[in-house]
Formats: sequence, C-alpha cells, structure tokens
Amino acid sequence: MSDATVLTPGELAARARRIVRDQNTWRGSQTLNLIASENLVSPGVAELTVSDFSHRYAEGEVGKRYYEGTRYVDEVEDLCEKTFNRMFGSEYSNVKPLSGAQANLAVFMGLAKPGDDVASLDVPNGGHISYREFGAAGCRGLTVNNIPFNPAEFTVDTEGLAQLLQSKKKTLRVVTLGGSLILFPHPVREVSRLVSEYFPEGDVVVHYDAAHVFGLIAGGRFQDPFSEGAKVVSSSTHKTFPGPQGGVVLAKSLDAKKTSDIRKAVFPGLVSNHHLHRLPALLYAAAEMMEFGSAYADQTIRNAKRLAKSLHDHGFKVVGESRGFTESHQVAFDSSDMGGGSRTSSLLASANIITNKNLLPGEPLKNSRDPSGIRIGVQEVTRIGMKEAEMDSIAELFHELLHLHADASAVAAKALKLRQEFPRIHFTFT
Ligand code: DSN
Repeated sequence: MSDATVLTPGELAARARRIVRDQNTWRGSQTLNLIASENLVSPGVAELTVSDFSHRYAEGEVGKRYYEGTRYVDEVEDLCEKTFNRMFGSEYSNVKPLSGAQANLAVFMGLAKPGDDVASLDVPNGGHISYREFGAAGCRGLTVNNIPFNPAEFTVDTEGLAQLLQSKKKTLRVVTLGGSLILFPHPVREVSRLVSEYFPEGDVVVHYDAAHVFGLIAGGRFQDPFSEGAKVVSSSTHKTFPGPQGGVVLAKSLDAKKTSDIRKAVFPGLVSNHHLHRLPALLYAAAEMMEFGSAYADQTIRNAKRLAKSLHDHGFKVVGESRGFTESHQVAFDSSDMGGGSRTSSLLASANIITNKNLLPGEPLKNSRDPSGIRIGVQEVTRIGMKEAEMDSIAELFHELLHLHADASAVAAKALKLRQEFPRIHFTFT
C-alpha cells in the first residue's frame, strides 16, 4: 500500500491506470453491489462526465459569471436548474453543491446562525452525520437537538417533537427530516403542521434530506416532501438518483430572503468553482429519470420488499417487520447473533457481496465502529436488470454464507456468476 516513496513517476502513472482497471473489473463487474448510497451511471452519463468542462471555471450564477468563456456552462446549468424544478415541483434549484453533505451545510448556513438550534434525527435513528454536532451542523456552530424517534415503529415521535418545539421557541431555525437509514416515509405533513402551529411567523423551516430516496421521489414512488410541507430539500445526486456524484438544494414556498441566503451560502460561501463536468452528466441522468424513473423506482421498491421477505424467511432478523420491512430501496437486518456488523459485512465482502455495517434504531451511537446492523440497498442491482427471482437468489447466498457457514470462496463464485448474468445497465437511453 505505502510504496509511494519509492515508485518512479512512470511507475506511479502506470499504477494509477492499473488501479482504475482493477476497480472497474472488481466493483464494476464482479461484485453484487448492495451499498444503499451508491449506484451505477449509464454509459451516457459516464461519457458526458469527461469533457472540456472538467478543467474550466465558472464562478457566479447563470448569466452573471466572473469569468468569460462560460456560454455552454450557462446553458447546461440553466437547463439543470429548470429540469430539477420541473421534476421535483420546486421553485428554486441550485446544482452547485459538490456533495449532499455540502448541500446540507449550505442549508444550515443559509437558515441559521451560530448559536441557533436545529433538530434532526440522531445517527442510529437514520440521521446523516452532516446534520449532527460532529458534522456540518456543528461546523456552523449550531446546537443540535434530537428529534424524538420511536424505534419500534421506525417513525418520528410527534408528541415528543411538539415538546421540543415548545422548549425551543426562541432559538430553533431548522427541523431536518429524511436520512441515511430510511426504510419508510417520514411524517413530513404532520411535522410541517406542528412547525406551522408553533412557529406561525414562518421562522422555522422544515428541511428534508432526500439523498437516499431522490430517485424514488423522481420516479413518483416515495413521499413528495414539497407537497407534504417541506420548504427545502437537499440531496446528493448519485444514490437512487443515478447521476454523477454531487449535491443539490431545492426550495419551494421559501421566502425570498431565506432563498437568497441559501444561494449565497453555496456561492460564494462554500463553492468557488462547482466542478462543471458534472452538469451535462447530471442533465442526462435527469432526462433518464424523466423517461424511465417510474419503472425503475417501482422495480427497486419491489425488489427491496422481496429481498427483505426472503431474508426474513431464511431467519434473518430483518428490521421493520411490523410495517412490512421497507417502502424504500433499503433493507436492514440485525447481525448481532452472527458476530455484529463489522464481522458480517467483511465476511459478505469476502464473498463478493458488498454491503455496509450500520447502526440500527435505538442503538447507542458509541457502537458506530461495530454496530449491530447490516444495511442493504437494491437500487444498483435493479439498474442491471435484477428482479424478484434474483432477490431470492441473493437472500439464499446470505443464508449459505452467514447461517450455513459455507466457504466464502464458494459463495463468491456464485455471487460472481449471478452478477455476470446481468452485464447491461437498464433504464437508460444508451
Ligand atoms: N453516509 C452515506 C450513506 O448513507 O451511505 C451518505 O453520505
């Protein structure tokens, strides 16, 4: 790993090429990729990611740049913004953030000042690190409050939230819903109603982090946070939404001052140049989702439900049973009885099955290095054309490896064979 000090420049250059070849072969064609925050980009998106845009600058807004030579950046950025507004029903869209976490930081910078309070789900209950005290919210100097959560029902405890709203009447600025472990829609409508009741002047904003479910929302198969009362939606653009890695902030019915504060938080606050090569690829991915998003989201959710049931039938402790296991692309199970999340995810990886260890609702945050859960996302295997029958095959591989203690290399060979039956990316123009 650490021979960088002795390699010649020629060897380093060759190494860079070799690493990419190996990554493409291994993760690109040999493993069953079940990380809930990843996806594959189509050949069209991949092709458009590499262009002259990747080495240009365009600080500023569409039509108001600080650089010359930006006519095509203006064209593509304007189309991206308008296309996102059209797809998600927003009135304002900003595609400059480079990641979902940066999009969240822009939301916090725009809507709250150091010392203010925000409320979000704790990480074990599905909250993302960026809206916690050790993430972007903490970097902004905000006081982070936990949204009370009922782990048995996987949902926000709205009575507890009402008490929190009452106790923070003077200092609360943002209530963030959505998250990284999101099996079921969040009660955006109820929370928005409560926020309007406690803050009738509109000084607290309901913000929804849609990163994980952005593609499912685009496909019309998950809750629509704007129609349920959220005023700001942030997201990454590369999870269930199969675009290039990046971030986006959308707003609807947000007052002009707050919208402008978010815009300024993005540029010139957090982003100087916004890595322009993403934009044509993002537009292309958005077009794919307009055309194929419903079918893709539909099959993704059907696959997640089937995998959850199949794992459950094999005796896995799949969470969310009382609510039908999942309504999203995710499935999670408790792996405590098989050595915990670290051991289980690493064993699965040795068998060509890539997942991640994850805290489960109700679990202490201090368990994060070796949490009890395994989180699975089926959006990528759905993109290569897998359906319910393959979900049963994947559950069978989990069972053989983790319950029957089959040899990892034997399971790896089966996983490879299954993967290689699906060489093509679906739900795309190319
Ligand atoms: N933490 C990532 C995940 O949910 O996998 C997203 O940033």
